Amino acid sequence: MGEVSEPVADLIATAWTRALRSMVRIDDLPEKGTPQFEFLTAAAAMIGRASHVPTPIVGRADWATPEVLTRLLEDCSESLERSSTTKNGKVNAEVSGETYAFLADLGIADTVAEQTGISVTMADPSHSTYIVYESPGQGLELHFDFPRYGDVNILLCLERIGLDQTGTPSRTIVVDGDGISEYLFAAGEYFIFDGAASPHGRTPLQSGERITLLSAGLMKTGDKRHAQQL
Ligand SMILES: O=C(O)CCC(=O)C(=O)O
Ligand SMILES: [Fe+2]
Repeated sequence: MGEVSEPVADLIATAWTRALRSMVRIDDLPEKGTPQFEFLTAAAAMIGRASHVPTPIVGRADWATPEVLTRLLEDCSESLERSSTTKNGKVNAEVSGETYAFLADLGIADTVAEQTGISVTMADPSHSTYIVYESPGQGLELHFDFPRYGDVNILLCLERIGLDQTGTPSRTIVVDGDGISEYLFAAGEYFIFDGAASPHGRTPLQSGERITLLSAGLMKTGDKRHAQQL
């Protein structure tokens, strides 16, 4: 795709998200061989051509120590007390400016660059959020993230409670041209992907589960949109 302006890129992401959601529900993902599956994987293949991370990467970085996770969880609970928004079945809370600077110092951009081979930079706190799933049934329908959030996204799992519960634990879902993949990550693990170029979502939380994630969008170095931050 050629360069499109930011508002139009948002409109395209929104339109594709609506199309996905009109065809498929996250709690009833289609089986191979159905028209819905074909639609989903064809759409994923089309948009995925522009992906910076064709296959998501799960890993664990040295900087994700128990102390770091605790510090981030504390910032998350303070932020939840100040204000939070419940949108599309999940709770979002802001990352504080101080914590965002702390995150940048940890070397997250270096990890993302090493793993993807793409040179990236952190932007500002508006390109990050805590995501909390705490009530049974909370999840996230398939969607595309807005491209302006980041060229490459990282989710860091801060807390995962209730994995030993019976039933199917909530999972991150990512679709590509070949099919639907499910990811289950534990506290301290990261997940690197391109949320603007891959349909993704989360299957509903089971009772007894609680998941807290930190999400950050990173920009390709040299990207015109963020030249002032380089
Ligand atoms: O919960 C997840 O695993 C994905 C979250 C997500 O895609 C988002 O917040 O945009
Ligand atoms: Fe997303």
